[in-house]
Amino acid sequence: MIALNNRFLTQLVATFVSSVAITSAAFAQDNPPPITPFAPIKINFRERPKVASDAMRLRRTPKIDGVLSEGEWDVFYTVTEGVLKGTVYCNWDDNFLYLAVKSQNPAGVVFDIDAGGDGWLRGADNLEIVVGAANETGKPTLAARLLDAANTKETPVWKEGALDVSRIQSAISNVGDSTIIEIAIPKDMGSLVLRTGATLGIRADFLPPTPASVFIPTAAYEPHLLLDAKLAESRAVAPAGVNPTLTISDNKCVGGQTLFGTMELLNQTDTNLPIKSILWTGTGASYDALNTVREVVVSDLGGRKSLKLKYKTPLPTNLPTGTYALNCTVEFEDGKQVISSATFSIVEPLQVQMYGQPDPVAIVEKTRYTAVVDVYSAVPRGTGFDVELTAIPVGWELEGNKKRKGQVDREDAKTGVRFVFRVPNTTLAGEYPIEATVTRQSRTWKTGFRAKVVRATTLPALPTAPILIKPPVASTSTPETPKRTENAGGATKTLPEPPPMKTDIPKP
Ligand SMILES: [Ca+2]
Ligand SMILES: [Ca+2]
Repeated sequence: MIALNNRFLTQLVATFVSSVAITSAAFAQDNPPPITPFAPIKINFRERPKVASDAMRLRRTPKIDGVLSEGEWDVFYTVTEGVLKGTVYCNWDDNFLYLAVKSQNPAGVVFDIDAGGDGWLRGADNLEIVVGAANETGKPTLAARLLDAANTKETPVWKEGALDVSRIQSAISNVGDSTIIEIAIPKDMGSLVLRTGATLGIRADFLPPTPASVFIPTAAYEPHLLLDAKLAESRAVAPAGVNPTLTISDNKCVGGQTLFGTMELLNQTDTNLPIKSILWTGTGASYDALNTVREVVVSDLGGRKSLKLKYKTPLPTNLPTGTYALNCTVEFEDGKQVISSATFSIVEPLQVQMYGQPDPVAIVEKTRYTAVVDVYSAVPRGTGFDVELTAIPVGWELEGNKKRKGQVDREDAKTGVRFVFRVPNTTLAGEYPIEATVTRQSRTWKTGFRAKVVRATTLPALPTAPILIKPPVASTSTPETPKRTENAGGATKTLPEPPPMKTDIPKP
């Protein structure tokens, strides 16, 4: 299972030997741990965790891979007392609430989340998610339940199975004695709303490294006291009397775009505050993405005055998609500092897809078929691009050039580039791959699809007269005799060379 630190285990057993949070019966369930059962841990949910927590939670998109990369997460709080110590991380974006822990010793974790921030024993929005030791596939074991306290006339109830555990993304890894756990909880789960300014209650408690099913929840009526977490786009700490606001020009950027930052400082005191320096920079993964600018000649922040500081940086064209943060530090002559950060995402400039019209296409005389390359652009003020067909079915004749230019006129808009083919009458039923590339500023996106071709080879059974199939108009012969007949019994009699035919046959 997990390599264990023996001294830690002994300490754990000695400390919690008298606690009764996990019964021995729980260990007798399927897949019993092959090691000595861990001593239970008594979590005092009635008491708020005695930690210094940072309520402002920045929008940031971590990767759920069991690795804590530099600049990936922001610390929520650190547990330095008790047997199980470690750090808790929390971030969010439009789609997920992200939680992570790094423990000092092998551990699992139980997260309590009050999605609406209205209190644990209020609403049907109280989630408990247990993340335990990995199963045989290497994924952590998960358990999730909802505390429903919506009906004030009845006592609260745990609803097991109310949360779809399969929608929670998770990863676990053990590095030395440490366990790293990362999870992503999708929006809407247990009324989870993810938007700037929303306040949630969150706590994380470390557990022994047992499977998640071993953890037994408290009685439903037990209060759980949580810590505030406020979802934010930017965050700042400042000396008393100084009110900083850091804004950036665009929350969803593309590589190559220019990003602007504005720091507005409002001095609510009467004292003139001389500024020593201003530092604009990115940390971690954002360091190479943003120009570092240090200014030392800055006007004072006068008493009862405000001051706007400006920054701009070109974003590298090859910047990987993900979340980045711009930091602005203002240092005053008296040594006090304003430290603030704001986050933004890098998104793909173009998204490309391809489809055919009509779909499927029925072969008729002089069949025309259109392949459409749809290009969706996130580039500010729009962009031009090149499209080139790279795979065309043999014999299909393209009207015009296989290379075209396209243009999307504004941000978050779409353009379709159309290619029209003349499909030979001899084309058999089947699927024909058509592929294209879209190029913008030395970056290329590949797209493609399979054109579906059908033929009217199966004739409907009609109880009346035989159906006459007209030969193509271009044919030199006249339709003096039916070339293809079908009788009331539905059996096809003769099928001489069917390809040039019309599809104006009545459908059954
Ligand atoms: Ca990660
Ligand atoms: Ca609640």
